[in-house]
Amino acid sequence: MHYPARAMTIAGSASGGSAGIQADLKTFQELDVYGMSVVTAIVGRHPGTGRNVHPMTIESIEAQFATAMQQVGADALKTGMLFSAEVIETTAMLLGQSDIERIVVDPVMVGKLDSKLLADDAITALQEKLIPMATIITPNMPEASVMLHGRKIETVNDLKQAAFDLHALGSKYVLVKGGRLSGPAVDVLYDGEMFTYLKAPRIDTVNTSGAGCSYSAAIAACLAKGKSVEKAVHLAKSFVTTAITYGFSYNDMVGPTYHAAQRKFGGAHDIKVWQEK
Ligand code: PXL
Repeated sequence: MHYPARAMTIAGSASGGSAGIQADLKTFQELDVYGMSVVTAIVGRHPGTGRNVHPMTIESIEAQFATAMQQVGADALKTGMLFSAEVIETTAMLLGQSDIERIVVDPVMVGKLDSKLLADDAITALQEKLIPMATIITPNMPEASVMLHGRKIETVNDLKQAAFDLHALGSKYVLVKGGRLSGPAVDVLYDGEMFTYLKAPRIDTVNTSGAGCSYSAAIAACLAKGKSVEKAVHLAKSFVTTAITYGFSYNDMVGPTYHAAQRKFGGAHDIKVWQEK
């Protein structure tokens, strides 16, 4: 018998299917990992009221986590959109009571279309309660900037300094993603000692919705399979770069990455990796 490794996501549902829980489960499946989910909120804009975030109750979050853990258990877990301080505190409590050791915290704050995915008082809870439990955190440049009190992050050297400073929040690894750099997409991984740089070409596309979700989900999937953090990040960067390369849209709106791309077409680009003390 073959039992696939198990990964869980605690995140928001993105009804359009490009991001959040939907992107996470597609990514888990593509990487042959058994996926489970805890939905924290449903993201979808009501055409009449305009409301975009519809939170789930704390009771339902606890129920989803308990059910998945009882029925299956998890080799790794990622968090995505947690939205409120209360949900973050609940998540930290649930993880603290569990035996899950490989934890990816994607500090989701704003969506691509500037939709607000994290309440203001939640940032403190994220930093104090959840990040110290993380194996790795995966902020993009705006998220790193918010956690560093609005510091400007514009260059690869700024990413490196941000990774160094964010490591003090207590996660084992920090990955600051350079998706918004001008020039190649260089990400910086820091473990408290070594800086690892991962460089992919910049893909000329606007269809990157859910790229960050898919990247952190791919890291969780690779950690679930027992890969080292460095290897997991490398494999995940390759997966998401290929998914972005084949991104598409069904209309004139920003569209999804193509989760099946690596399986169907193979890796589209080599990721250049180098290290520095
Ligand atoms: O891509 C960030 C993100 C994360 N999670 C959910 C989202 C989005 C962006 O829209 O909807 C649920």
